[in-house]
Amino acid sequence: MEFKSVVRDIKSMKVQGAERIARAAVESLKLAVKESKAKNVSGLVSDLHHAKKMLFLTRPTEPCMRNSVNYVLDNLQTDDMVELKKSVFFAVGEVIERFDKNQKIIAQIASKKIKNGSVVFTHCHSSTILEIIKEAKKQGKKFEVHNTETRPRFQGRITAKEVAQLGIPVRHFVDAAARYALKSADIVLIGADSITTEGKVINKIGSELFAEIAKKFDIPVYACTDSWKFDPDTVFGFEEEIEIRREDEIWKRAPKGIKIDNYAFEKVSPELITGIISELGIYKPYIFIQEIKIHNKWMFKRRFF
Ligand code: RI2
Repeated sequence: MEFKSVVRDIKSMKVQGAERIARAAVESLKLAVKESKAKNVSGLVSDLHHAKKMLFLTRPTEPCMRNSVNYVLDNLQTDDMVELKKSVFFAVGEVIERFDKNQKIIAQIASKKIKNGSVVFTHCHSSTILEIIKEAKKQGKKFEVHNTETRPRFQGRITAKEVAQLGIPVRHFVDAAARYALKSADIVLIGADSITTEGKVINKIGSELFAEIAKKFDIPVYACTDSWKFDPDTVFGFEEEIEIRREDEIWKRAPKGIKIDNYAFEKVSPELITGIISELGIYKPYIFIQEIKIHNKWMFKRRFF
């Protein structure tokens, strides 16, 4: 595998899901090291920063990838070439280990919210939500999953397939049928791509619409996520960019004169979120932000390409 093919796979969504993207991005830094022709420390550091720039341009609404890559590059030992290379490999290992550990912690906490006989509603495909569902099943609970297909890329099908493979009953709905899917649900579990300093959770398009319906039916909504989805740039007054993807993902060869808006994500207002479940625990969005400031201090640094 070459560095540039990882970049291509993230951009084309062959690699999908915020955390998988972050994992692929940090792993690709090892490829960047191997492929670099730099003869000295400053040359290799500059190659790594170029790699970072290429990764960051793949998908704008992915702070988890940015935080992970920044973590690796902030921990470089720049004394000599051997130490520098070793430090990249070591920090990448730390990031992957952290994700593995945190997904297990989140699954332990969030699975408690799934009761025997529960109907769990979810949208899109989140590796975190799948871990939670797996854990609840492991605990011997019997429950059902309702999920939406998630146009235009149909990541909901990945979720439905994975849940069915676990032997858990799953009912699959078109996005516009979410009201039906939610009416009989007991809990909404969604992932997150980003969390802003105002406590807004950015997740796949449709998420706020479904959270509004859930509120109407009095169903709790939990966003389940690693705390590294927090976007420190929003602290510095930067509006989180919502990725807008190609029009032809929605309608191939659409007639002339039609402008297609293909927003990949939307912001879910903190008032619609019962809690954010992360490795730090379960918190209301505003408190979650305070916890982030305590636990992830290193993130709060303005970095430029
Ligand atoms: P994990 C996905 O985005 C979904 O919006 C999902 O909720 C989120 O990533 C988080 O996924 P996309 O990459 O990190 O499909 O929990 O656009 O796996």
